[in-house]
Amino acid sequence: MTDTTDYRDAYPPSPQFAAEANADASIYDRAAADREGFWAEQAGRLHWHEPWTRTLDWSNAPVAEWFVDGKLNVAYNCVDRHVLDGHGDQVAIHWEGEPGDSRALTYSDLLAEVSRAANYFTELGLRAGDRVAIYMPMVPEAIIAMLACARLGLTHSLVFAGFSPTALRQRIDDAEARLVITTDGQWRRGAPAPLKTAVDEALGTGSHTVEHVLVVRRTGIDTPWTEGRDLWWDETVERSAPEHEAQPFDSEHPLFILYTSGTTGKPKGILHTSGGYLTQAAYTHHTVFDHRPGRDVYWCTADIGWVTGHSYIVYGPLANRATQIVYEGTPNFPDQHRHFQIIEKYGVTIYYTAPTLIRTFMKWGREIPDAHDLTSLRVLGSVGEPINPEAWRWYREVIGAGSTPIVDTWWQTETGAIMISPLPGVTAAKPGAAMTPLPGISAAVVDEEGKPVRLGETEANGYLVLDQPWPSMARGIWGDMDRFRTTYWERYAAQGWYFAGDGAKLDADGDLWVLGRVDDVMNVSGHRISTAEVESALVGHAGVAEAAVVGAGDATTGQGIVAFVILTAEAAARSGAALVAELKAEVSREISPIAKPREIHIVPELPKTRSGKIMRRLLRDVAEGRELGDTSTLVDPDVFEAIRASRA
Ligand code: 6R9
Repeated sequence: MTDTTDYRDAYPPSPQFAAEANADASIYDRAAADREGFWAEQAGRLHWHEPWTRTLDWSNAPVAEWFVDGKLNVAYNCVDRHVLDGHGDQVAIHWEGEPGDSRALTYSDLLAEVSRAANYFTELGLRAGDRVAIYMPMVPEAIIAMLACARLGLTHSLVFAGFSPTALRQRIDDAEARLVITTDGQWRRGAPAPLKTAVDEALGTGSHTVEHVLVVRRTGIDTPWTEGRDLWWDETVERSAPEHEAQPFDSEHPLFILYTSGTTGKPKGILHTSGGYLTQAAYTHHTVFDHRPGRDVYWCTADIGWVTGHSYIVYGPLANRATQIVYEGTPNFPDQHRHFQIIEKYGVTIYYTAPTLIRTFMKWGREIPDAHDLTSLRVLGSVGEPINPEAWRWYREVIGAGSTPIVDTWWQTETGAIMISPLPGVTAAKPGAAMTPLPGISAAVVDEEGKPVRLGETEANGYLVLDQPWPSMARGIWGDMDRFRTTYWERYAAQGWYFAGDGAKLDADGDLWVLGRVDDVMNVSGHRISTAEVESALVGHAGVAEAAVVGAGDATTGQGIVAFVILTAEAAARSGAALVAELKAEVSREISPIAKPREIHIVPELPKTRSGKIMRRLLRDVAEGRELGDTSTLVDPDVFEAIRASRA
């Protein structure tokens, strides 16, 4: 891949796009002049059962309170009010099943389904504040279940349906979930694969907090059953009454927990609350995607198991009365035309995806998108990892007919919503740059001491920090507030800034480029996976004495996982190839197929510093085939001869 970065290369919106856009340049000045007033104005996008008395209370930093004393119902905002406003017949969700079936749900349909689920969850004895785990593929019931939880003040915890039973159990236990919602199975490339069995396996041993498992019939495959515990959705929820009155909850009422990888093996349960989160999700969806209800057909290709699905499939778009596509399957089933067929079929106007998929499309070749009418597209978005300039240009040229604005949106599970991004009707976007903090958001690029890096020195890379609170910021790590403080707020405690864990730089124009993680978190196809998690799965295998894992550059997935393992004496006698296959399978099973190492190298020794730290930086050099960096702090530099030999 030949990537050229020209810091002057910029793409302004067309005059016509700019003239009609939701936001013009004055929004930056307005927000800067009165940040809190600006957010108060944005909160006006929502229906409040009771108004707030203060916009922000930061006296208990780093735990913010936004829209203090305000009361609202998140589901009412995403569903009921659109029906009451006379838009009940508007399609909320055009759902495309993987095998080719489809369903359209209007806002009235959604209201009836969410109400049924809310009535049944109440019948099960669930009360505001209880936790519900949702382990489901991309079916409408997953969204219905999330909204029903929100309606009742239940806190949902989505677990990506690709996660293993072990990972699911860990998350159920940590959140002490009373209910698990799942499907009998999920469609995978034309064949049904079981899913509910993973819940059975997760709950199989030891005591747990789960009282019921609610199962949506999706594939019709044989499903083992535990009488008294397991319930079919179609025999319960679907038979419940379709009317339910939404009660208001406090602005700071917990809305969801979402687990994300950190630098240690234990995932962090990131906690989000209601009023501030929904305000920023709605504002960013409106402003960054230039979304207008009634005009746009919106499609975010993320899975609801990740934060992008929470904020930009469920809460932001539905709060803004979007008509959107939800697709169940993979982009290459039944063939590589699938996404483009869907864009053509529904006249999609806004398409939001990840760089890894754009690079995959590039690999498949432009003949595929060229075979379709994609002229309905007017805004393209990118999220999950830095987008390389070549992929950016291809995206605009081939998918966007050389004319659509591209919004490269930087944010995190912890930030809840988009933080840094071009505005499509304002910014002259540069390929590969996230550009500018959104109106209302304040960010800085600083060095170790917190001094701002100087403009334009490409060498002067620094750390990305957020130096002012924002409405959708995480309110904590579930059950571990100390970890919340140490992970994000300790590094710049003196200044009171949030440390994002990403490197960044400012170019000569002051535009911001995100460079990727500076900690031991890998980014594989936009999924966050910690080196420690994979290492602990590897050493969990009886044959492995020690393991070190690094993320190495990968042309398609951004990073690929490369593991170096030292075997136990007994295992060393076995065939290397069979063992490597076994170890890959072990990681898949323990965590998820997304965490499966691309390469595993059996080595006699790992490079360590005198204080015993594994030097991942050097392993990354090896994994990427580079000359070794500074090895002077290594105990035994000869180790590398052996490690290199393992790759030959
Ligand atoms: C929304 C999401 C967060 C991490 C983040 C950063 C990377 C996301 C990016 C980006 C460069 C972008 N990241 N968007 N890096 N440019 N536009 O992805 O949340 O799964 O928590 O990941 O992803 O490294 O710190 P999450």
